[in-house]
Amino acid sequence: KKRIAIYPGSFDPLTNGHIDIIERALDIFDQVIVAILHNPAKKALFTMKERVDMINQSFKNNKCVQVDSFGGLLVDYAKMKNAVAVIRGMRAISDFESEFQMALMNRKLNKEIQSVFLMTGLRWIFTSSSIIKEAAQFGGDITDMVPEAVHQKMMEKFPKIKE
Ligand code: COD
Repeated sequence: KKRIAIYPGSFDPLTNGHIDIIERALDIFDQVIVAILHNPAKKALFTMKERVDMINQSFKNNKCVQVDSFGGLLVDYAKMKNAVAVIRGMRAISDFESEFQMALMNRKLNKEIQSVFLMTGLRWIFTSSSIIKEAAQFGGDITDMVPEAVHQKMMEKFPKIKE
């Protein structure tokens, strides 16, 4: 039986930190579904379609990675997809508290779905989508922090970025 994991998030946009986690998750699970939360309350830089396209382009040769969007409760979505686990990436210690809280709430809502925390590669412990957007907005070089498809799109949004 295929073991499916959900990797949920905003992915606004995908970074090399996220890719690091997806690759680690593929060592454990047969299939990883990258699930982008559809959240009308949160203003995103990239549209849902742009975010889906950038992730698809970054994993185009890998059939084990799927991209999807979801709304509502994460555990309901995970159940609908027959997933056994939710993957979360851990960076510097500041991630711990909110992740612990979220994992326990998810367990209360559905005890069949396990939360699996994977430690990011050392290079990415201080990488986040928001800090990358902030740097890019003022023309900072973010080349080695995001995949090529994301870099291209960032240059469209922020023409100040130097190549
Ligand atoms: N290295 C490794 N991991 C990283 C890095 C990095 N450099 N950067 C980010 N990550 C990880 C994050 O830790 C996270 O695990 C994942 O990547 C996605 O990150 P984000 O920031 O895009 O996503 P979040 O944290 O905004 O996602 C929140 C959810 C969508 C999971 C959450 O809001 C949710 O489940 N909502 C649905 C409603 C629900 O079910 N609520 C009840 C649960 S409490």
